[in-house]
Amino acid sequence: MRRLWIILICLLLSGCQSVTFSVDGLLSAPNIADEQSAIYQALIESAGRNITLEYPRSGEYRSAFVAYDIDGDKEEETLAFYSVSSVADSNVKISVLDRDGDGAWHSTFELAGAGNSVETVEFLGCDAIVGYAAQEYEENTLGIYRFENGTLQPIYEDSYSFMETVDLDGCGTEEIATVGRSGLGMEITVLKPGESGVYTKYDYNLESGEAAVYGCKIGELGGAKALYIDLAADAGRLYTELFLLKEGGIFAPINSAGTEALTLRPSGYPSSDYDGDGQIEIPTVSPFYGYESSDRAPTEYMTSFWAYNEETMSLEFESNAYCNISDGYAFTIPNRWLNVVTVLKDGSTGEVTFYRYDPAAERISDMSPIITFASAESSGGRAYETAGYTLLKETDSRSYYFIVRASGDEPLVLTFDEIRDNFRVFE
Ligand SMILES: [Ca+2]
Ligand SMILES: [Ca+2]
Ligand SMILES: [Ca+2]
Repeated sequence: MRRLWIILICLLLSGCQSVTFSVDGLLSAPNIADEQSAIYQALIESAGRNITLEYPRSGEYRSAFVAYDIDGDKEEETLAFYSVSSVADSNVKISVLDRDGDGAWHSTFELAGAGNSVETVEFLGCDAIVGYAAQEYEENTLGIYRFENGTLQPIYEDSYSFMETVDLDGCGTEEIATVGRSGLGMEITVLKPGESGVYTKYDYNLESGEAAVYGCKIGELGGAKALYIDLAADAGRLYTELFLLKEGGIFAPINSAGTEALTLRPSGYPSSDYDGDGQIEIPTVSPFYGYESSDRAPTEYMTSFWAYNEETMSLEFESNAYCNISDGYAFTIPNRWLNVVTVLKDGSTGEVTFYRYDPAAERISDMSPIITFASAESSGGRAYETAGYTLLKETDSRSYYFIVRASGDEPLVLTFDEIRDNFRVFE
C-alpha cells in the first residue's frame, strides 16, 4: 500500500493532473488478457474444444464474447456465441458465463440460438436482442432473450429483413423495429417495451404487391424518428414509403398510392441522408437539361431531394443536385445554374463536366465548360494533382478533385466556398 501512495504522490508532483484513477482500481483491475483467457477456458470446459466462435457481423458488439449485465445485479456477465463443429446441428449456441464467489468464471447456462450465424447483438434493458443471419434467399431471425431464475429464456422470435433498435417515437426508450415478408407483402413490426417488462407489439401490413424491400433507413423527424422503406418496383425502379410510430400504432402519413407516384425513380437512388442533417431525403430524378428530347445516351439526371415535413404532412422539395452514383457524391446545383447549365459524364474516367448550356444550341461543341469533377481511389489521385486539379475532399477510400475550366469573367463560375459547400460524399 505504501508503494501505491508513493506512486500517487509522484504522479501528482509530476503534474499529471489529467490522470484519474482510483486506488481500488489499481489494486483490483484484472489483467484483461488473463480475464479473457479465463472466460474462454470456462467456455471450453463447458462446451468442449470442438467449437467455432461466432462473431456478430454488424452493430456495436462485434466480439464472440459480449459483456453485459444480463441479470441486473450490477456486475457484467458474458454471453458467448459459438457453434459446435462436431454436431450436425449447425445452429449458433449461446452460453451465459458468470463469476462465482471466488471470481472464477463458469458457464452457468447454455441454449440453442435460431440461426447459423450471428448478424447483430443488442440489448434493451436486461433483454438480449440477437439477430441471426439467414441462408441466401431466406430472412434473418430475431430472437429476444430474458434472463430469469438462472436461465436465459427466449421470449420472442420472428423473421425479418431489416431490424434496428431505435427510439422511433421519441419517448426516451428504444423500440425494436423490424421489416419482414408477410405473404406477398411486407410487415412492419415495432416492439415497444413497457414498464413491467411486457412488450406491446404494433404491426403494419404493407400491401406492396410484387414489390420487394430494397432498403430501409431511419432518420430524424422532429424529435422522433421516421422509417423509410425503399421498395423495388418493376423495371428496376424504386419508390419509398415512410412510417412513424405514434400513439397507438404505426402510421403511414402519406398513402401508398401517393408515395409511389411521387417517389418513383430508377434504382441506384436510395433514400439516404444526403446532406448530413440527420433527416432522410428521398431522391427523384428527371433528365438533365438537354437530355429530355435528345437521344444522347446514357441519360444524365437532375436529382431532386424531397424531405417529409411533419407540419404539412407532405414531401417537400429541398434541393436539386447532380448525383454521380458510381463515384458516390452529389453536387447541389446552385440556383443561378438552373436552366443554363447541363452536364456530361465521361463514361471511362467517371469525370463530370458542367457546361453553360443554350437550349437552342444542338451540338456539344457549342457548349463551354465551367468546371470538371473527378475522383480516384485514394492512391491514384496524383495524376489529377499534376494536371492542375484541386483536391476537394478525401475519404478513407477515395479522393475528390475539381478544376475550373471557364475564365474568371464567366458569371457561372463558382467560388471555392460554393464548390466545397455544394459537394457531398454520400455512403
Ligand atoms: Ca449481472
Ligand atoms: Ca421510444
Ligand atoms: Ca438529410
